[in-house]
Amino acid sequence: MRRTHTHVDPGIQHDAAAHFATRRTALCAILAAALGCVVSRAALAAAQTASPPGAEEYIIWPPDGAVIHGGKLWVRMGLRNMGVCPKGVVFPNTGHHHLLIDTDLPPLDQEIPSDRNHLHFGAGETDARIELPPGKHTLQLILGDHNHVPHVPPVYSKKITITVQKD
Ligand SMILES: [Cu+2]
Repeated sequence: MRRTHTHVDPGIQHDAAAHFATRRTALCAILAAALGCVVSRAALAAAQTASPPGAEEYIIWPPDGAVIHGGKLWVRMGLRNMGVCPKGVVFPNTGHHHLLIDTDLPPLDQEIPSDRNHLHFGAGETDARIELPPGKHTLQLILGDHNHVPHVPPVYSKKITITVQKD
């Protein structure tokens, strides 16, 4: 009786243990997937720099609707409640200006492109001399952090339209 018992018990225990182990593995996989999701979301949020309340970027010059003769103009960049810092410098509530020419806002969770429509002022410039061909053009500013990524919430100016006339 006792021998039969000991003979049967290990089998049952083994099955139960194996069953439990399988369930535990499955549970771990679900937990890991859930945690992984949370971690990657947190990492994404952490990758973007926060902007303070009241942050405002604006174009000081030229005014909306300006007519520019000849095509060469200064763009004066304004920023309230934040500071300008060169690229690569990590300092709270700062960023550097980007001028968007004849283009819409870029994706707000990625590095701002760098091309003729997206000019970076990574040295911390607050004005720039640009030249545009005759016709209508749009200008807009967006602040980027040390990695050229827009802040959360993003800080950008109103988009203005100017007209360049050939002289
Ligand atoms: Cu930049």
